[in-house]
Amino acid sequence: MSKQLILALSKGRILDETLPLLADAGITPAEDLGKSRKLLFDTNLPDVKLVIIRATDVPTYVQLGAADVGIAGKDVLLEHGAEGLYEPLDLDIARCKLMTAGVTDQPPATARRRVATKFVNVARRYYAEQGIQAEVIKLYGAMELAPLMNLADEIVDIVDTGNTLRANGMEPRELIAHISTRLVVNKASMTMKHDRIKPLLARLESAVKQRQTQPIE
Ligand code: PRT
Ligand code: MG
Repeated sequence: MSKQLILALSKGRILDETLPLLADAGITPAEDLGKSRKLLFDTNLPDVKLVIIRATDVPTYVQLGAADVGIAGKDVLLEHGAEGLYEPLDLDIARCKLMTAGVTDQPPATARRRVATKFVNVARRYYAEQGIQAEVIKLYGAMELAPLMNLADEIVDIVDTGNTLRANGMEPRELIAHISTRLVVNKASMTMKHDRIKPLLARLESAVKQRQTQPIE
C-alpha cells in the first residue's frame, strides 16, 4: 500500500464547508479548486492528495480503497451502505433531515403508497419498518415535482428550511434520519496507514470541537 493519503471530497454544497475544516486541520489544496477543471489535486502536504467527486461516488472510492478517507453526507452513506467503511467522525456540517413529505393537507394514501426518491434503499427500508406497503420510484432530482405530476403520492428527500417543499405545495411528514456530514475511512487503510490517519482524525476532531464552542454571533 502506498504511503500516500488520498482524501475523497464531495463536490457541491458540502465542499464549501469542508475546505475550511481541512484548513484548520492543516490541509490546503495546492491550487484554487474553483479555477481548475482538474479532479485530482496536490495539497500543501507532499503525501496528501484530494479527489473532488460526486457525493454519491465518495463511499464507493473509499470502500474499494481508491481513496483512504472520504467526506460525505450521512444521507449518501445510509443509501450506499457501510460495508468496508469506518465512520469515526461527525463533522457537524451541512445539517439537514431526511424526511417523507406529501401534498399539503392531503391524507397519506391508504393503499400501496407510491414514493418518489433518489434514496431508494433508505425509502424501502423505512416503509418496510413502518409496515407500510410502498412502491418506490427512483428519480435523480426534483423529487418535489413527482406528487404535483401525480407520479407519486409521497417523496423521501432532504429537508432543511422546508421552503422547497412549501413552494411546491408540499409539507414535511415523518423524520427518517438527522443528517450531517461524516468522515469515513477505508478499513484496510485504517490499519495500514494508522500512523497517518490517526493524527488527521485528531486534528479534524479538534477543529470540529472548536467550531462547536465558538459563540454564535
Ligand atoms: O447534485 P446532486 O443531486 O448530487 O445533489 P444536490 O445538488 O441536491 O446536493 P449537493 O451535492 O450540493 O450536496 C448534497 C449534500 O448536502 C447532501 O448529501 C446532504 O448531506 C447535504 N445537504 C444539506 C443538503 C441540504 N442540506 C439541502 N437542503 N442537500 C440537499 N439539500 C436540498 C434538498 O435536496 C432540497 O432540494 O435543498 C432542498 C431543501 O432545502 P430547504 O431549505 O428548501 O428545505
Ligand atoms: Mg448538486
